[in-house]
Amino acid sequence: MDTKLHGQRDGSSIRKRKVVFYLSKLPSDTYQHSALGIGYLAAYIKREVPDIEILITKEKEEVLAANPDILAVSSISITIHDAVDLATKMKSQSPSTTTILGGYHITHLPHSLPSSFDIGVVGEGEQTLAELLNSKELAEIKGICYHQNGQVVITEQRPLIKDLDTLPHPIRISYGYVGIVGLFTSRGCPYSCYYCSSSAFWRHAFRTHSAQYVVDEIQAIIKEFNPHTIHILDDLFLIDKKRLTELHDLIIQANIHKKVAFRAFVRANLVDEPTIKMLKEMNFVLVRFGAETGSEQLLAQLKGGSVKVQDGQNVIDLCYKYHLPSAASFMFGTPGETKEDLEQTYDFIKRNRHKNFSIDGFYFIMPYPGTQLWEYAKSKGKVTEDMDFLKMNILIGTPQFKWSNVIYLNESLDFEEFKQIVTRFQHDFVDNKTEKLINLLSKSTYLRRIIGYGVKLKRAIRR
Ligand code: B12
Ligand code: SF4
Repeated sequence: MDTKLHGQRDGSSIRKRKVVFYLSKLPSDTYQHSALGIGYLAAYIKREVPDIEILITKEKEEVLAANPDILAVSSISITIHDAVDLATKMKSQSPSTTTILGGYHITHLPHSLPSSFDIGVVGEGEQTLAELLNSKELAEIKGICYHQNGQVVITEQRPLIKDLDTLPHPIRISYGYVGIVGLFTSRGCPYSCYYCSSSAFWRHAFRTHSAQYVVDEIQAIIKEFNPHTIHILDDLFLIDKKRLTELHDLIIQANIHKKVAFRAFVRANLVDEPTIKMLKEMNFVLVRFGAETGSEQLLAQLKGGSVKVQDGQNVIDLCYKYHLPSAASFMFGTPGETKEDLEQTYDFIKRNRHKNFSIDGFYFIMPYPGTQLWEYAKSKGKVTEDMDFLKMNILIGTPQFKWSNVIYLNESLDFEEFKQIVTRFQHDFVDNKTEKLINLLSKSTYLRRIIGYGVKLKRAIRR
């Protein structure tokens, strides 16, 4: 492998190596604001690796124009085509640039390392990337895959970072910044939902930053971006109630709740009244969760029996009681799903519509690599490692949506009938004008406040 990893492009003078980070995207991607994975990597190597120059960009033209020594690309499964496209262009322009691929896709399918990439990073990337840049022999580096004699070699698994507080705050890229900033307070999740590739990615381990670290990072975010909302993106934010209480107390003490609002994803079985009360006091303005279905039996299949439909109901009711908007996503097409299951989901949504509750998205269950569902779909011949992963980019109601791309895995319900039912959900709960307004209102605290003031003003004028 002709590589610029060790900075010997001209063989003599020591000069800074240029590392360019790129988050691969979909053809019509609007989801570019977060990119925290890259932000963590960039911050870490900035601290740990001498003589490097870092560029983070979402534009391929900028990557190519920069002509980097090292191209570091992050990709999930549905964006792998874009990652390969860039690496191919990079290699044809500059064969000596070292191309490195990281993220969910390569972690779950390391044997599939595309030929345009020299190295794949499997799993958590900070220490691995630093070792790669600090000139170790590839065979000695844990947690990578690379090409050798026409084969893909996979090295020993790298242990997870023990103390997350040793990580620097990620470099936050402001592109697409819309007043909401993402934040991680933990990594991983011990559960094993049928469709989820995240808990397996983090090896079912759960690690947290300390409450003090989180508060320091929040203060830094406010100073740098002054956002109206911080979105906590953790898989399992609520599991450690002791830490949540500490975080709550620190946020109130520092008056942070008066400066910024929060939203987070929760797991319904971990929510109780004291928790919602604390979230309200911390100025949470939206609680999001994956309700997935209104059918008990299907939910047990999806979440391994650890969540009940009543848990989701409980989240909605408690949030309603504390004037806290809630939103949930739902999932269609699970193997075994019947018409009756879908009816139960429909009823669940209908009976909660007046409770300041909105739809976060209707999704088709997708067999992403790394999930139990992927194994099932593979056994049915519906997916392969070299398939067109763009087909997994399916979000109902978007312009790119095509029924022909749906990977339908459910033998219990005819596809045509399924289509009709799902279309009814979309029509009744999303496309409908009143529903659109309800959805918008329950998601926007500001809109609700403005309307609230409007109503008060009208009443005052009348009096
Ligand atoms: C925030 C988030 C989003 C945000 C922002 C996404 C973005 N592109 O930044 C939003 C809401 C927009 C989103 C949308 C989607 N998401 Co999303 N998302 C997440 C979430 C919760 C966090 C991602 C993150 O920042 N992680 C934290 C950082 C630290 O981890 P990381 O990015 O993986 O990076 C680390 C390692 O992977 C590695 N690494 C990563 N890249 C690289 C590159 C190099 C060179 C190296 C060395 C290392 C390396 O090192 C990093 C540091 O340790 C994850 C679940 C999770 N907890 O990770 C799902 C997840 C990534 N999303 C997923 C999916 C499916 C989607 C959607 C397709 C959903 C949909 N149907 O619309 C879309 C696709 C959007 C897109 N175009 O990318 C799946 C991916 C599954 C898969 N196997 O591919 C995940 C895993 C959720 C899940 N439970 O399965 N998502
Ligand atoms: S879906 Fe959420 S709760 Fe389930 S395994 Fe994945 S991260 Fe954990």
